[in-house]
Amino acid sequence: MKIDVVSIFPSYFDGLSLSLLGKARATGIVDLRIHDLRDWTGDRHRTVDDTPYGGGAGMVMKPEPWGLALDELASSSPSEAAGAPTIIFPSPAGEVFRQSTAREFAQREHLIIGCGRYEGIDERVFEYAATLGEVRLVSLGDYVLNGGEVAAMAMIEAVGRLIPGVVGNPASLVEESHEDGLLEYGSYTKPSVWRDRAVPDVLLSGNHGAIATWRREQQIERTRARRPDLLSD
Ligand code: JDK
Repeated sequence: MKIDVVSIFPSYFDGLSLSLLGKARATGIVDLRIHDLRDWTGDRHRTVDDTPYGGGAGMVMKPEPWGLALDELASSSPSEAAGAPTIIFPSPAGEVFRQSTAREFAQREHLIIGCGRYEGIDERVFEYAATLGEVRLVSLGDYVLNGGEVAAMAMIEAVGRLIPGVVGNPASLVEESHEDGLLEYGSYTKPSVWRDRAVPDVLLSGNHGAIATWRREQQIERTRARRPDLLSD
């Protein structure tokens, strides 16, 4: 998979060289390229923003550098066979990014992620991008960040660990893929007693049926307490 990221703060993405994704990049499973939007400006000050038509606070990202960046990156397909890219713009006004979204993006050969700043990007950029690929405006959640970079990094990690060969332990993905719509159960390791707190007896019992039942009950209880919205009935 090829992932092109466009940002005015490319160094935000330095941390992705660490973590799970570092190995996948080294082996070429994920070809992650970070680009500076200002490389597609033509003026002395490398300007990427301007005042909003209609008034209002702050600045808006100009369309021209985005148009040139998207033209170049959309035509840089990872392979002959690859179709049109999926062009993702993190946005507080987007669809919510979920595990199902990550799974969908993990199937694509070419992702382009456009990270806005200031008050966002000129709306015509999204319309133009739709002529080059499938455009997805995606929100990390219902809060406003200062730009798209943090959301992009979260999405790259979530997508990256679903690509075969990225996670060291395939069993952990099989278990996650059960997708039961509940919060996960709690995990414990040694020592069996720590600061007067014992690990639940059932986990030391060796009774795998009882362990599975206990874990499922815990999932339901935690979901009721923390995420009742996930329990529709
Ligand atoms: C991309 C810029 C900052 C966006 C408010 C401005 C007129 C009101 C600042 N899940 C999530 N949260 N936040 C983002 C995200 C924020 C971004 C960008 C993603 C690019 N910002 C920003 C919007 C406003 N808005 C225009 C209406 C203020 C993703």
